Amino acid sequence: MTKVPEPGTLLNIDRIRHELNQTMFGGHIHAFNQVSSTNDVAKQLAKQGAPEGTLVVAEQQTRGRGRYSRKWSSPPFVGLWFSFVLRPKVHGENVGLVALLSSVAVAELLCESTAQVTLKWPNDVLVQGRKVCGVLGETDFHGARLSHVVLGIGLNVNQTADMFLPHLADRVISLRMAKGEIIDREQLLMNLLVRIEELYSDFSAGRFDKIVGAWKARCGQLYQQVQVREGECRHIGHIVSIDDYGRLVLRLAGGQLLTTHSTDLVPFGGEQSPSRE
Ligand code: BT5
Repeated sequence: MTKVPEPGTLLNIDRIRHELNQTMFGGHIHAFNQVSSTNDVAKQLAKQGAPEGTLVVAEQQTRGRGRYSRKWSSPPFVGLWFSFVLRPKVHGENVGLVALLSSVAVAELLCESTAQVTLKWPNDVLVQGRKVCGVLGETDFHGARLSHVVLGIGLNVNQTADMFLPHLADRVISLRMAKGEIIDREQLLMNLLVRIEELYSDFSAGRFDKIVGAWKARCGQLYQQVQVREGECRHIGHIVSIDDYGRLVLRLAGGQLLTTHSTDLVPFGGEQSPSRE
C-alpha cells in the first residue's frame, strides 16, 4: 500500500509527470511553490501560445481568486490549487459547459469515497452542504473566435477547521475534515485530471448529454424553487436542468422554460443575494 504523505509534504511533480505522460495534462506541467494565482500564470502562458493541456500547479497562492475577484483562500501544502489551458474547437456559446464539466468531474470523483457530495450552481462542489471546491473559468476570444479557456480549480484537501478564516468557518470544509483522514493530494490530483480529460473528450465529441446528465445526477438543487435575477428582471422557477450551452434551465410557474447564465440566484422566500466580498 502506498504511504499517504504527511500534510505539508510537497507534491511530487516528477511522479505526476511520469504517471500522466500518456494524457493531455502530462506534457506541459508548470509547478510552483508560490504564485499570485495559477489562473493568471496559465492565462499568460496561453497568450504566449501554450498548448492545450498546459497545467499550472502551485502549493500556495497569494492572490487566489474566485468570480468577481472574490478572495480564494489557498494556504500552502494542504489544498489543490491548479489551472489548465483548453483550446476547445466548438462554438463559443458551448464553452459555458466546459467550466461545468470540471465541477462535475470533481463531484464524480469525490463521490467514490466521500458521502454527501453535491453540486451547487454554477460551479461549487459541496460536501455535507459546505463548499469543498470552486472553479474559475476565464475565456479569451480573437474577434468572434474562441482562442482559449483557462480553468482554475481550488479543492480543499488537508486543511483543519482552524485554517479557514472565521467568517468562512460554517460554509467550508476540506476532505480531511469530512473523512477524518489525511488525503494523498498527488493521487487525488492525478485521478482528477484523468476524470477531467474523460469528460472533456465527451465534450469535444459533442456528447453534451453526458455532461448534462452527470450534472443533473449530482445537483443538490434540482427541482428546488429559486429566484433568479437578470439585471432588473427577477424570475421565480424550479431548477430542472442545464442545457448544452451550460445555462441553467428553470421551469417557471406558467410551465414555460427559462434558460439563463445568471448566477444571481437564491432559494425562493430565502436568503439574501450572494455577496461580492
Ligand atoms: C469560486 O469562486 O468558487 C472559484 C474559486 C477558484 C479557485 C481556483 S484556485 C486555482 C485557480 N487560481 C485562482 O486564482 N483561482 C482558481 P466564487 O464562486 O466566487 O467563490 C468565492 C467565495 O468562496 C469567497 O468569496 C469565499 O466566500 C469562499 N471561499 C474562499 N476561499 C475558499 C476556500 N478555500 N474554500 C471554500 N470556500 C472559499
